[in-house]
Amino acid sequence: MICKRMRVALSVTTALMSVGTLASADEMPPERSLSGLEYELIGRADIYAHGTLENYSQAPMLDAMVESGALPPVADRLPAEPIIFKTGAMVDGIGEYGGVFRHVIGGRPEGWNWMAGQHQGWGGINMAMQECLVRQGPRWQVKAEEQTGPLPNLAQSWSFNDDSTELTINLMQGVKWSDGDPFDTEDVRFWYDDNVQNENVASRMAKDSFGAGATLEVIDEYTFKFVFDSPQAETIIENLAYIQGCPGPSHILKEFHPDYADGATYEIYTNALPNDVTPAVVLGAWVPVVHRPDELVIMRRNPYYFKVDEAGNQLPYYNEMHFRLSTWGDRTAQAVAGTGDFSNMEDPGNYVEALKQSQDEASPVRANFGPRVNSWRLLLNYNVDSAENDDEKALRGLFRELDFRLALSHALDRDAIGQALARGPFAYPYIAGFATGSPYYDAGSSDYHPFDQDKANALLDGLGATDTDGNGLRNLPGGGGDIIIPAVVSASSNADIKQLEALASQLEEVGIRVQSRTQDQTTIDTTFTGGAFTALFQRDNLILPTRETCRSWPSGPSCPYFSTGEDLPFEPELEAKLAAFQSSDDAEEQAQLAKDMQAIVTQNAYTIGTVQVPAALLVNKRVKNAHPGTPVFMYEWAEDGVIRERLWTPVAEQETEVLPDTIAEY
Ligand code: BQZ
Repeated sequence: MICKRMRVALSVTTALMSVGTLASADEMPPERSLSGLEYELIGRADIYAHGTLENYSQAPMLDAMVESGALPPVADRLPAEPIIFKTGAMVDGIGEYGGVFRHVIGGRPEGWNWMAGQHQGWGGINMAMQECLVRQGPRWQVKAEEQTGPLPNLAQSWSFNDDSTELTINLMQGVKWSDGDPFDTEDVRFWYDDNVQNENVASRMAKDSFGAGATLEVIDEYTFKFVFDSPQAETIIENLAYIQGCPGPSHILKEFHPDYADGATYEIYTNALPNDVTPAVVLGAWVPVVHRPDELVIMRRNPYYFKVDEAGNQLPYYNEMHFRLSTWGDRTAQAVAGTGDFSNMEDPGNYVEALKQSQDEASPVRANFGPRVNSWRLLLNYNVDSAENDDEKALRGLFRELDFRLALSHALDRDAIGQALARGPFAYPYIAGFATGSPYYDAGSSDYHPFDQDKANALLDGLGATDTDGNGLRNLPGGGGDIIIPAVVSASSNADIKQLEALASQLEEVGIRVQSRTQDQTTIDTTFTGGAFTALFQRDNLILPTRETCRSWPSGPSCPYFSTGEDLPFEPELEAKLAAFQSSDDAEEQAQLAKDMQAIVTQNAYTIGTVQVPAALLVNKRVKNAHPGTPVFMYEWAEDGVIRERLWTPVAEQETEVLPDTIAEY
């Protein structure tokens, strides 16, 4: 039995040996795409590039602050080579300053210390504050021949050494935090050494999960390198995009970190930047300056933001950004009503009504569906060692049995689950692995588990999991207790709750009880990443094998969150395939590796999928430069892909700012 801690990674050669097509697999049913997105593909540098312009200008509201000396001139606030957004890729061209962009979200800011894993409420607020070393969202529009890896961002350029075991990264020179403090390699080192590689910190990139034993060496103020113990490729750099590779303000955080501050604890560090203390220090386009709990977060432009348009206008165009703290369903309702500017329409329960309303010429939004990128799955915790009692140990031991997982999968009538979610053509079966909207999805490599109660019962009988006490529930093999699976589910998602109810009623028919345990999202985020659950039902967006890998893949000794104990038989091979994928920049090789990974996870029912659906991006028509082809999710969520820093609204249509002519005061 290979234990994760002693795992000897299979060689890349072994990993590259194809798993081959599925011998006895059932084929996936035919899929009807609802995607109506149309867009032209362009070059990477057609979107933006680092460079220098003759002159720069700023939002007029900042002029008085510069004149009074409260702010340095804009040219001194910008880096040597700002990121310049190209007008040719801006469907409505150079923007006008001012106004408010109005988000509505269902999450709540946990705190501002994202380096310790805290989120700021999701729905775009995280990405409004955080800037990361590289960027993925805008890649949806990059033409295939230039899909060579992530887009540059704070990392302006990079190169590998001859044997690809060293990656040297050059930071943008002269970027400043929103309080004017310089951003440099000390922030990057602190991010990697004192957060990612410190297992006491719940960073979004798990310890040792980045590229084969990577260590970081600072070369100078703006240059550093990763040193790997085996060759890597451009793909590994994708891990340095949102949500993993986003350094925090080391000049603020060190005084709370146990390695720098006497008496500090990791709990103190995690909660160093509480959500009721504003303004936070950020690199993002907007700074949180007001947080009214359960009501509203107001953000104001960051005067040090390091991006401009081709006319030299410092971005963003909007002076103010709101995050109304509501529900995810209300986000779509308000977008359709015109009181909110943005929604990823992703709850199929409101698709028909929202579509009907958005077809009206007078509607403030237009709904265009993209590919299927939202999928749902039941995660079973395979770690027997961390179980709290013998019954839980026995239950998790049963989860580790392939026939048990296959029985659960065959017991699901996924068509009925899809229709329970939303009547219509939206849902499609999801078994495990990549969503069909992923460029790496391959139907032929997906082992389908059709609805078959007889097969499910036979598999369960074969395991000796029979109803020994005649109460209608199967018992754990060997005369154990009833098989009752407590499953955590988000209290804030109707789609999650509805599906788990349908799944539970279908598993009850084969003698397995699933008990729903609703939790708020913040608790779930901790429960999930800490592996403190028996089972957990959640939505996922498995599009790339380089994004939040610990949610789904054995990408390191403590990943995935649902399998941190002894390996399941197929996990070493799966991890080797993932490592080979991440260290490859050969598209054909990666496509084959992705097929092998898809075959492994579906044949083994690594997760118990239910359905997957398309989503539609809704952006208010008064918002300019929102490209109509932007997908809700592809390389990243639409909040990144739509490039909010270049969005604008004509002065005559701008919403009134709540805090006009102000910026964060530190
Ligand atoms: C999009 C996204 C932007 C997280 C979150 C939320 C968390 C999960 C997931 C989505 C929300 C919106 O998704 O549903 O449309 O705006 O924020 O970050 O579901 O609970 O933990 O992975 O991204």
